[in-house]
Amino acid sequence: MLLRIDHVGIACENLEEKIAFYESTFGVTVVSREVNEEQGVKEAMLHVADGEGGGSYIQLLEPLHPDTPVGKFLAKRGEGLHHVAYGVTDVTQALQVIGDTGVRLIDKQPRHGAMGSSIAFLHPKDVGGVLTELVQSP
Ligand code: MC0
Repeated sequence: MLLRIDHVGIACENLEEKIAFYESTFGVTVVSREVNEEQGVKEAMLHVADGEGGGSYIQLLEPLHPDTPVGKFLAKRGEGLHHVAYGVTDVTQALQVIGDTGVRLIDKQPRHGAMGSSIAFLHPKDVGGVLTELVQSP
């Protein structure tokens, strides 16, 4: 069902500073920047490699407001790994299959994600403490 690791989402206080750090430390470059009002984030995708069905990325996330998922995460835990996102062929079908196992779906229907993707989150409490995202590339 899973094609690859699409991206790791990293919560940060200052997006520009963190982009500069990743670019200078790892030699990766930004390929997309977006504000996603629905998710409450300003984000950048930095390309790492290409894999089956699409690339893999580091996603840097700065909250638009404190009262957002990433804002609350920063207040509680500070900067760091926020979620892991797996590439799937069909996110609707993957939600059906995973939901049937009893894992709680944060999103019952796909939503808009970075770079035109369709995304859905699974509850971290049912995935061993890891906020998990499914990503279908456009
Ligand atoms: C919260 N928890 C986490 C977590 N966020 N555990 C692991 N990783 C995370 N990122 C834990 C808390 O520590 C807490 O555990 C419990 O979940 C409830 O958290 P809360 O602080 O009370 O917050 P809730 O319940 O209001 O919301 C948590 C939930 C939410 C995961 C449901 O953040 C959510 O809906 N996330 C999905 C959307 C999202 O994260 N969007 C931003 C990225 P304890 O043990 O203390 O009770 S958007 C994105 O990434 C897009 C742009 C893209 O990829 O393209």
